[in-house]
Amino acid sequence: MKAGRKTISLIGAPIEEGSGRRGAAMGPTALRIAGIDTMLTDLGYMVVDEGDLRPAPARDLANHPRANNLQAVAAFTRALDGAVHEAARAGRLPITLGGDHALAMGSVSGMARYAAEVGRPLFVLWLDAHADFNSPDTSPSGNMHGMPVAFFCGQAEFAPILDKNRPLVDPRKVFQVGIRSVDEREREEIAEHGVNVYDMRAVDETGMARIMHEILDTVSHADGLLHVSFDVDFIDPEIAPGVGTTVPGGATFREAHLIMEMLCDSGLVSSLDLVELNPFLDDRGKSARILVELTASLFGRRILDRPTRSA
Ligand code: 6HN
Ligand code: MN
Ligand code: MN
Ligand code: MN
Repeated sequence: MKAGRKTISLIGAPIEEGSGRRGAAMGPTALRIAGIDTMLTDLGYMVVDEGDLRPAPARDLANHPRANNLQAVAAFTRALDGAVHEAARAGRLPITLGGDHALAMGSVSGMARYAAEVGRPLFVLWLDAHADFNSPDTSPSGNMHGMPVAFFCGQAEFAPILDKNRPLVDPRKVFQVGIRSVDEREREEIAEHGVNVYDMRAVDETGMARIMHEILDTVSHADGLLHVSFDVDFIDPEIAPGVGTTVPGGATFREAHLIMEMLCDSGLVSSLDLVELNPFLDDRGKSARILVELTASLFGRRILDRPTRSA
């Protein structure tokens, strides 16, 4: 997107109940301490920090034996669905500061509603070591941060968390990059529903630039909106250790950086999640700072002016 007077909403979502361990609730604070707001201001954006959501648990829902902390996760889902939708409708670009990845149940649902209202298809770029396409039936852990993609694609309707008739994301409009840890049943689900998966082998064989060209061409030809969901564990844990679900063999800093630069050049990004940062596990703020660095590239910081060449 072009730097200018575009307004960005920062929405803090200190949720950790989806992850099965403590620490991710400190993520929004760590991202602010690492300077996310001043960085965006310096790039020329108007920044509205909406503070942190603190929703009360959704006590109207019964606990579920295979969906851990359902009431807390549902509360954040509802709150974010509202906050992200509202920000987009007001012409602001929402950045959700996580918080574990269960928050994407809400942020993506909010963007799906907005996309339906403006009559454009919503695409999702899912940067993650994991496919996050489990449901309570398939999940080996019961942790809801492994379920958001199935949820916003309508494949995990096990409780009335959001309206069943809400706009869903077409799984064939979900592009997953960096995947290297998929559960057995999840593997069948993503294939059955046609999720586009570029696993780490595809990244090694094809290269990040070509993969991103393919994805961005698809979104651009469909005049789509693009939601980017960035899980810290997408990056190799040697570079970004501040996350609870590290998987070796992740993206390098250069690969992640190239993605951000190409996203910036495309002008297609409508919304962003920064998720799974666990400051309790981080090494002197290293992972928080990397997330801020990468976000800076996504919003227009560049080494030299050099637009992306076409494929
Ligand atoms: N994340 N597939 C595993 C599970 O428990 O469902 C791990 C999920 C990780 C989720 O990293 O956002
Ligand atoms: Mn994830
Ligand atoms: Mn992950
Ligand atoms: Mn299915």
